[in-house]
Amino acid sequence: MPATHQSVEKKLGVCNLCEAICGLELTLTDGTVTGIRGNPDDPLSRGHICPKGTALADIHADPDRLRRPVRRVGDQWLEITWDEALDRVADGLARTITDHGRDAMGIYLGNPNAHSLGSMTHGTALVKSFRTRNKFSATSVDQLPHQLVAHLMYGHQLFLPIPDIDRTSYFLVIGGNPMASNGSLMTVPDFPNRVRALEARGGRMVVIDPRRTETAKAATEHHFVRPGTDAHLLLAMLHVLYDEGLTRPAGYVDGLDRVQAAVAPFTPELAESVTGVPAAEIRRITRDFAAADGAAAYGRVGVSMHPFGTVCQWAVQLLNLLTGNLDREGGVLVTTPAIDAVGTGLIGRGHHDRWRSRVRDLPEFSGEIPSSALREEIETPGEGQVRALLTLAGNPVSSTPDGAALDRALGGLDFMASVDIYVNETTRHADVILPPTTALERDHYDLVFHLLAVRNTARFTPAVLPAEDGAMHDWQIYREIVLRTHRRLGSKVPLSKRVRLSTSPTRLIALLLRQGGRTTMRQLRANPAGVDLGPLRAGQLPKRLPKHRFDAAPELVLADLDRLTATPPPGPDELLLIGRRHQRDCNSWMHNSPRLTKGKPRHQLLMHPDDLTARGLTDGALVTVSSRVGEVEVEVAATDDMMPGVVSLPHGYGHRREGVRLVQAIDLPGVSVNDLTDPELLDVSGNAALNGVPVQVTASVSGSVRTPAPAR
Ligand SMILES: Nc1nc2c(c(=O)[nH]1)N[C@H]1C(S)=C(S)[C@@H](COP(=O)(O)OP(=O)(O)OC[C@H]3O[C@@H](n4cnc5c(=O)[nH]c(N)nc54)[C@H](O)[C@@H]3O)O[C@H]1N2
Ligand SMILES: Nc1nc2c(c(=O)[nH]1)N[C@H]1C(S)=C(S)[C@@H](COP(=O)(O)OP(=O)(O)OC[C@H]3O[C@@H](n4cnc5c(=O)[nH]c(N)nc54)[C@H](O)[C@@H]3O)O[C@H]1N2
Ligand code: SF4
Ligand SMILES: [Mo]
Repeated sequence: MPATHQSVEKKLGVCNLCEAICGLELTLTDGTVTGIRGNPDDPLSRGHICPKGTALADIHADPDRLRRPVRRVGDQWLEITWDEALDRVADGLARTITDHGRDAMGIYLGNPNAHSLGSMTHGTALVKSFRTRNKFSATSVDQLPHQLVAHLMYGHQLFLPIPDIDRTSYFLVIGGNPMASNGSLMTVPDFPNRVRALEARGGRMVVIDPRRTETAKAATEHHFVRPGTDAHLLLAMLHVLYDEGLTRPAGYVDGLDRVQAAVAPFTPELAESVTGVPAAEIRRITRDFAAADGAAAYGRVGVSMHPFGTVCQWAVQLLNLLTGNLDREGGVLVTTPAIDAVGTGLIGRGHHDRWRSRVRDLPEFSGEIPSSALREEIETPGEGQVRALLTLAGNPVSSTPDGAALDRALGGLDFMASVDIYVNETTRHADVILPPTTALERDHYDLVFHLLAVRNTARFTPAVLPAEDGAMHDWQIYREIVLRTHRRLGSKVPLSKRVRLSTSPTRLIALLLRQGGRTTMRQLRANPAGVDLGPLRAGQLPKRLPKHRFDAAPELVLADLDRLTATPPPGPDELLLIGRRHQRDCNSWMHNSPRLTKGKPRHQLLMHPDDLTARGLTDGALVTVSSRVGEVEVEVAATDDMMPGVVSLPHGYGHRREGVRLVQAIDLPGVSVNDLTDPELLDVSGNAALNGVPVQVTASVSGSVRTPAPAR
């Protein structure tokens, strides 16, 4: 017998599952991925990888992943050709627009769009071409307050100063858990080692969080805060800066007198009564922060999916600004990436309140309406009612508040199409699903996350695996949807747009790199691990600001302080629900990988032992959690990592809905936290306040732990 000859090959890749954009080294045996590890030569991620990076291969191999377009016929899915599928989508959309007007077509864009080059280069063109006001995205269940504040203060929605974590000596983290999430609006691969280095050089990390998180445990200090009340804490810190003469803002800032007047009523004593953080501690933290040789304040989803997310994100900017830490080494810095999507206008500056949502009169931001309003826009009759929906890499049933109600609403649409790789909680309602190639099969350059990274680097990664025969990339699908639908509508797509839509993302990147002048496609191809463009640089302000000055006191934010003052703090007996992330979860969609779901269950409601005792409950019991909008049954786990009066559920669980085709995930215990979150609870930006939701927890009537239903 001749010896079997295996071909073993190494290729560099990139993980697109979170914002850390780790560089990978893949082993391919006979063309199949048999190993994934971090690439030690990557100048940004330096060999770091988390368990999800290894699971990237599982997505590609997953038998449940759609590889060809499917059409729903009753409760069956039929595979159809791309041509038929694209025609059906174009027919469905065009019919709705012709009969009911362009606002009758809704679009929802999910998180993975930001992680795909093709979506970034071709998605905006698709969305714009339909000119519907009914645009929704994951932005308004995530970082909308950051974008609104950046737009109002700095003149661009993505002008986001990034913590200079590698040189700071004081890192203040409010409502973020980068040990689990690997950072967000701060691309920081290898966070654990960067924190170790920070502490080794005598620096401090201070964490404000209602849960003693993995990050809190790695920190020098952690303080519990009542969910939803952080605005008081942050405003009190600004108050102390003025009160104790600790401010040293830059000269290009206007409106500081209005800031000082606005924060005057927010004393540490008031903050203590609302937040639970002692006034003396607030004063001490503020003094430490101001005295540090380079300090960076950072607030993430805990203070963004928040009833006062905009006030919080504004106050975080002000903390950095007033202490002289904006645009300073060791403070927060704006990046200078090889492709500056902000400075070049590739991503627009953003606009606010040019129009309002039809039903609830909520202001748009950059052309999007809050996702919390999607259900009512589908269900409320009248002109502009959403009758057809296109979802692009999104799962709003699991990701947006009162998902159960949205789930029902989707069933009533005239037509729905999804560009997605699974039949899941949302896409099960689609008439047609169009599955694009996945990460390993497409070229990648990160247009978004280099912009947000703690170090300036650039990297181009050619596809690791060839696309399967006849497969389509997302950008090609987007192009076809535009061209075919507009042909049916009789509206001409100008030649320049058609050319642009047919230009590959890789070609566009090469052009943009040349414009940027810092590196070239040729250089990136010669250095596939990535090119190091150096640490973040101070001295970017005010020259990079559109107006070379900025206003520190946007009217909209100051006006919201009145709402804050008028809002009674949560009562001492009120139980508040917050979210959480786990290193091995990926929003709502990686639970079909057994590699990630094995191990100790982590879906439980976390609760302080005293709160359990007060309700006569025991650790491990099945409990009923109810809110204004819904009710779920889930196991409770006692832990004093929770602040008393606060409970926590992870999002993205609860896959057991009829028709979901995820054989592994469907058996995973857990419920969707968004069956409890409330679309009426909004920040002034329109972002959902997914944290700090009032709930009741009682013994479950069924009283025992459910065993999962058998796989179907
Ligand atoms: N309660 C609560 N809710 C939350 C959060 C929370 O912390 N608490 N977090 C919020 C945040 S930060 C976010 S970003 C949102 C996310 O909200 P969404 O973006 O709506 O949801 P995801 O879970 O990211 O779903 C991604 C979808 O894209 C599909 N997909 C994966 N890869 C690809 C691909 O390459 N191409 C295409 N076309 N599709 C793909 C998946 O199958 C899935 O359907 O959820 C939000 N919801
Ligand atoms: N492993 C993993 N990594 C991910 C994701 C994932 O699903 N899994 N999702 C990715 C996405 S889309 C995003 S946007 C990022 C998010 O990145 P992070 O913002 O780091 O996300 P979380 O881990 O949810 O951290 C939010 C923290 O806020 C706390 N919190 C809740 N309410 C409040 C409050 O009222 N005040 C304060 N001060 N804190 C509060 C929570 O306890 C939690 O520790 O993570 C990304 N990375
Ligand atoms: S931290 Fe994990 S999920 Fe995030 S990019 Fe790196 S390997 Fe991927
Ligand atoms: Mo997110």
